Amino acid sequence: VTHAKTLVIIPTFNERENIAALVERILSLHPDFDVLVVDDASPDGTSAVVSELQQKHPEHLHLITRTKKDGRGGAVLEGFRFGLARDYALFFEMDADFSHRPEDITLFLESIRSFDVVVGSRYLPGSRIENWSWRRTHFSRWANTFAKTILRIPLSDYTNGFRCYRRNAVEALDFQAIDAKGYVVLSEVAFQMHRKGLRLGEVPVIFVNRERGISNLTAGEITEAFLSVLRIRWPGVFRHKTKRTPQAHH
Ligand SMILES: Nc1nc2c(ncn2[C@@H]2O[C@H](COP(=O)(O)OP(=O)(O)OP(=O)(O)O)[C@@H](O)[C@H]2O)c(=O)[nH]1
Ligand SMILES: [Mg+2]
Repeated sequence: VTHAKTLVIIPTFNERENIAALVERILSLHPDFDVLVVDDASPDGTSAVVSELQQKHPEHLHLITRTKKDGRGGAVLEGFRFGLARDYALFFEMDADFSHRPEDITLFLESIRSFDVVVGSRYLPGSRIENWSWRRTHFSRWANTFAKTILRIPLSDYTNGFRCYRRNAVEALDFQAIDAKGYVVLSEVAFQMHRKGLRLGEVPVIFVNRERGISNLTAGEITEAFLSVLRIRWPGVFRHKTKRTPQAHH
């Protein structure tokens, strides 16, 4: 697997401070690695930084710029489509802010020999979360426990976006069935892959939060996270408002 053509998908929104250094780190890991940045037209000019860097790595650095901020999950799905149209054998997804340490990629490459999907977990012996507020830690734990109760996927971490997939796992995805756009896409992808009988593995990772003000989770976002999990499990019952069929007129 170490000599398999690998696509590392990085969703970005306002990551101009981080993206160049991260891309350089990843490309230096292995000659078979390509990076795809999926940027949602970041106002800080992340896309421009990436296009500039493409001149240095014309073969190995790819960029998709979407027209507006439309969620991390959908950005990664866009990356999957890009990779499936080309001959990549392995796919990674990871955050741009160095919360996911490039040096941990080696762990995934070891583990993916025996699995179809490998998830970087913050909740295994050997895992660690650095620099998270009490509120943030507890929300994450609660959200994970809730998702696990409903979805019953054999994983300890449903929402950490540091993962490695074999091509066959990405090919098995039903993209049409995913209407979520944010973090819950991670749960939905794991749920689908588990249902299809793919082998899910985990490796412990050290999650280092960026130094930036307190992340504000609004009540609306918390409700949405909760509903989205129910929607994955029972799509017909917890429908999206926008997806309702129009009422017939008499
Ligand atoms: N393309 C795209 N990327 C996004 C979007 N929202 C977040 N991201 C990226 O997804 C990754 C995770 O987002 P973060 O903002 O770090 O989310 P977080 O780790 O929960 O929160 P922080 O504590 O602020 O780090 C980062 O690489 C972001 O740049 C989005 O709407 N579109
Ligand atoms: Mg982050």
